[in-house]
Amino acid sequence: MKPFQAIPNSRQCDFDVFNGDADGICALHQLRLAEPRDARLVTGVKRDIQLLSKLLSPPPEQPVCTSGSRVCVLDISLDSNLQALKALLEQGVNITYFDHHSARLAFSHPGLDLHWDEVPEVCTSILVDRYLQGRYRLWALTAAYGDNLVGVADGMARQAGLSETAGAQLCELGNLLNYNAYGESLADLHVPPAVLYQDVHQYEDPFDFISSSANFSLLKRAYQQDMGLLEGLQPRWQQANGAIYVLPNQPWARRISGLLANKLAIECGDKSIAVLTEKADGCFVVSVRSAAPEQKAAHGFCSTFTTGGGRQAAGGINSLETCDLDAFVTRFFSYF
Ligand SMILES: [Mn+2]
Repeated sequence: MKPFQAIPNSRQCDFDVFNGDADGICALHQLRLAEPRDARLVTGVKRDIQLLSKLLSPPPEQPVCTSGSRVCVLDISLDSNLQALKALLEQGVNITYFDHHSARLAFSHPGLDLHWDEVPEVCTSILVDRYLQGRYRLWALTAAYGDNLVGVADGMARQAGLSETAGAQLCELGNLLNYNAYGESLADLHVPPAVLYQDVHQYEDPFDFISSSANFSLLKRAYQQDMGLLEGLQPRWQQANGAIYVLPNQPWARRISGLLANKLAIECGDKSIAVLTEKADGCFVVSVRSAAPEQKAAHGFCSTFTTGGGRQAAGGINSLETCDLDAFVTRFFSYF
């Protein structure tokens, strides 16, 4: 039984806020294996990154985040959560933040413990792995595969002494956890990320998760099914420096779009890739992968659109209007 603790507000509690993809899940998993904590989970689909604002106005009867609450934030951009972050710190909330996305607006504050690095060879799970001195490294390398840091993850797998088969299994796990996060809303997803995290969190060893979890087999089957629907897909536009694909307004297409972009980026190494998926409102959600991340950053291109952002190698646009499509195509081929 927990000892009685006087707290100022009986609804006050701790929160773990994490991106619903492989990197977010594996980052929190490592952290909570090392430092167990009974915290409320706040997450969403991969593109749902403004998660901190959800702590500011909880519905009645729900736990509140207030002075003395501890909040852990994983794998969502500080820049995208700046206002909520400042508001929470002002309320006396203690925040630990691990991330590798844009944090140009970072600041120091006694209540904020920020672990941030945006070099292309780290992901949030690797930052947590550094913090924990490699205690749950297999989960960090699983996440690195999921975040498409294949070279980095291969190196970590060799260093950990994994056989090629074992490395390939963790690669598949990372990809499947990542695959599950893609969709316009939770309804597109096979497993809500919070539920998937809770399942993953029962396993200290990722190979046990692979052999025992029903969610693992479910995602494996579903992924094969979705990928099967892509057979014969051709680019809508193609030039020497890039290719643009368009997918229909279907749940399977929304789930597969990000992974398709990763897969194409690997297969066509010298071409930058864009995958446009049609949304119900007629706009497109866009995934971009740069063939030369350092010279021609994906987020450099994507942020020239109102709802765009991302990182050097991988970027996206949340909503591209149909009337901007021609301009997008022209600018894509001239930028890359
Ligand atoms: Mn990440």
